[in-house]
Amino acid sequence: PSELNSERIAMKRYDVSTTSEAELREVLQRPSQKSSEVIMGIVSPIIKDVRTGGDKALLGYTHKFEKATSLMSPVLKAPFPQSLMSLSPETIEAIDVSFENIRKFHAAQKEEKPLRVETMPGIVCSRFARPIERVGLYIPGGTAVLPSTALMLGVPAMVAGCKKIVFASPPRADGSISPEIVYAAHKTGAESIVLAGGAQAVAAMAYGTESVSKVDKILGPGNQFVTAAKMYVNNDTNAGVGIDMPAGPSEVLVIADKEANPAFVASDLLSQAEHGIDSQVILIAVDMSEQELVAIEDELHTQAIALPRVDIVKGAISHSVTLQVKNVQEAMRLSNEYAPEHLILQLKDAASVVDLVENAGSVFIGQWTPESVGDYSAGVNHSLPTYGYAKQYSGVNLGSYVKHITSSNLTAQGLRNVGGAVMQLAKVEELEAHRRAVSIRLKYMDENSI
Ligand code: HSO
Ligand code: ZN
Repeated sequence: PSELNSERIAMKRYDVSTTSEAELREVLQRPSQKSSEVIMGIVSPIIKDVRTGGDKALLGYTHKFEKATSLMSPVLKAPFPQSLMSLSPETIEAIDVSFENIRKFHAAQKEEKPLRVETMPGIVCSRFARPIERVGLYIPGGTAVLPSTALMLGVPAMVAGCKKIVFASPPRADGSISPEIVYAAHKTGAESIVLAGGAQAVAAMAYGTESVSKVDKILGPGNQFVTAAKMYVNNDTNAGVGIDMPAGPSEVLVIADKEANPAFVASDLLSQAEHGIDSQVILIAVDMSEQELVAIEDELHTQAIALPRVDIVKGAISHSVTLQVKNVQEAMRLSNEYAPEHLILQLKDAASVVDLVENAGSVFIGQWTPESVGDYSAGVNHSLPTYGYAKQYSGVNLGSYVKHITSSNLTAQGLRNVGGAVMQLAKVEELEAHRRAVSIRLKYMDENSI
């Protein structure tokens, strides 16, 4: 009876054939974010304060925002005491299994040998990778503890060979940090954990403090303050720090056909909806009857009300939609336009549809591949572009932790072969010293019969 009384948790439905393009665009809008100026106005004084005030300022913010007033030092240095990593055997096993799969998949992304191309006889161009020396990995606090994010960011850093791996995560009110995060940091060879969150943690890693190591790149998801702080330090040439990508609320787009199991579809939508009230979940239903749609909606409601995070789910579902389309092509056109962080294909011949994917962070293929496996343990990374950034950004991968350096190496013959083109372009650009760097050598070759 209580079930009957509770309001129905349902996504709005649109039939694409009777909805205008403009309206479709409107319903596929991401939940709006606070304006960046407002957020910047809040984070920039914090960043400046930590930059000049160092540890003391950092601790002050942690005392204030995290209520961790007993915390005396903002950094936990490796080796981390065993007592801070005490976990159940089941959790250790789960972290170890996931660690190994993530390690394998990211290790396979390593370029074994440099790329080498002879563009003309005597001209060899190469490209080789070197790890970014120092990386700062931000693990959000908030409504859920996310040790999986520690693995997703830490494992590729370890595989890439980054020399210094620094984690940052907001401590709990008693000043402690979750043992799962400490264990993940330990496994990935982190040198320290900064016990701070928000813009203050980002600032500490960007500029360094007495006890926080300065890093060269900051990666990891976070709320709007963390994202704004990352953009701020990235723009500050004094910081000299790179970032991974802009982050927004999490989202999933599920494309399902009449053969999809309604319970599976609903469970995938809900697993993303429970992340936050600003999460968005989209169902594209391909050629489904009213009855088939209702079956999914019933499942969604029934499963949702049984979830501990039902209130968060309700928030997310309130700005989530179902789109009805006639065929897979139409579904993929909408999906590519939306550019979802996660794309789940619960379709008859799901693997063949992957060819049509143009924009998505990560694709989950077929009914036995829930997003949760990728979130935790399959091996793929879960730090992915949100908010439509999948149109131009990749998710975190091994390449996020390396720079590529190119080289060229010419023989005398090589310089003879290309010298004319170089000298002519230098002439066009009126850069005489450039032209002469070639002509002087060509003359030398002639004089010395080279
Ligand atoms: N789905 C999240 C990642 C995550 N899920 C962490 C569970 N834990 C990324 O969008
Ligand atoms: Zn998730």
